[in-house]
Amino acid sequence: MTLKNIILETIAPGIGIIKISRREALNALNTETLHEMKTALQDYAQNPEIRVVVLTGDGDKSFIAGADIAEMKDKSPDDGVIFSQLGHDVTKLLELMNKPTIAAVNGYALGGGTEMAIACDFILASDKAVFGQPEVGLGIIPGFGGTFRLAKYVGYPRAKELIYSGRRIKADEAYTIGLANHVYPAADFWTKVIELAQSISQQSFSAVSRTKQLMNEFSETSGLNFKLDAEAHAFGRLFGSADQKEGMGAFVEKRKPAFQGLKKE
Ligand code: DAK
Repeated sequence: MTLKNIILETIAPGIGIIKISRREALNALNTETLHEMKTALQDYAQNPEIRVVVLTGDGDKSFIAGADIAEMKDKSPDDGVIFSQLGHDVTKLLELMNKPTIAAVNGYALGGGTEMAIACDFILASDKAVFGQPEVGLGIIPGFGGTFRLAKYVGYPRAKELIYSGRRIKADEAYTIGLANHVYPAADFWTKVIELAQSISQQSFSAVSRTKQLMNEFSETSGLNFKLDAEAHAFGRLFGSADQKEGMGAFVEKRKPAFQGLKKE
């Protein structure tokens, strides 16, 4: 597959980097990018040379600014379900693949960006990182696993506050609430990320891999498919709503949305 939206790098032995590269849209995820990520992750999972996978964003401004709103705006409810399921294929690979996955969050990680990060085993943040789940301000819900994975990191009350309010948080707050394991100055960020990734890659691969599998089983992946399916269908239904059309239309037209209050979906 020719890669147009992601860059694959192996700048250190054993470390496979996936860099989302759509700078013109702050690395927002469109369908094509998600397909490329899925293929790359499947390849890394099979590649015996790769022992640790790092997900990051191209440029110094954004990790992933969410799903691509311009592409999503006119989706039908059925298209919404299909899009969400593709995102789920990617987050499941990050979460369940037999190798550690690290999110190196170097800027905006909003919506689907935070959701990709929390599907990884852990998050390293540059001091420029900004996290948030702004979906409700677009008339939709988090659709790539955010309705349950964020709570795994920060607990339900904090996850609910962040999702209901759409409030963005900076790296220091992300660290304080347990979303990011470490925050590093942007100037040292890559050195620190690679240092940690390499220290993991030098351990026994089979022991690390087995530990990941067990820790996933002991934490919350039971019922994973049920949760993802419920989320995809709830998300898809919102694509029939006036609020979704208004929320995404307002973003594209660079204005504030006027939602409909208590009217039905
Ligand atoms: N999609 C498309 N384009 C985006 C984008 C996005 N998410 N984010 C930024 N861009 C584009 C902007 O439209 C702009 O394009 P031009 O106008 O230059 O053509 C360019 O990137 C630069 O953005 P700004 O001009 O806005 O840059 P600023 O520095 O002023 O602001 C920002 C940066 C990151 C604060 C701002 O761009 C922003 O608020 N972006 C949107 C962030 C956001 O709301 N993200 C969440 C998207 S919704 C599901 C599947 C997925 C999801 C949910 C459900 N299912 C199917 C179940 C996930 C949804 C989301 O992620």
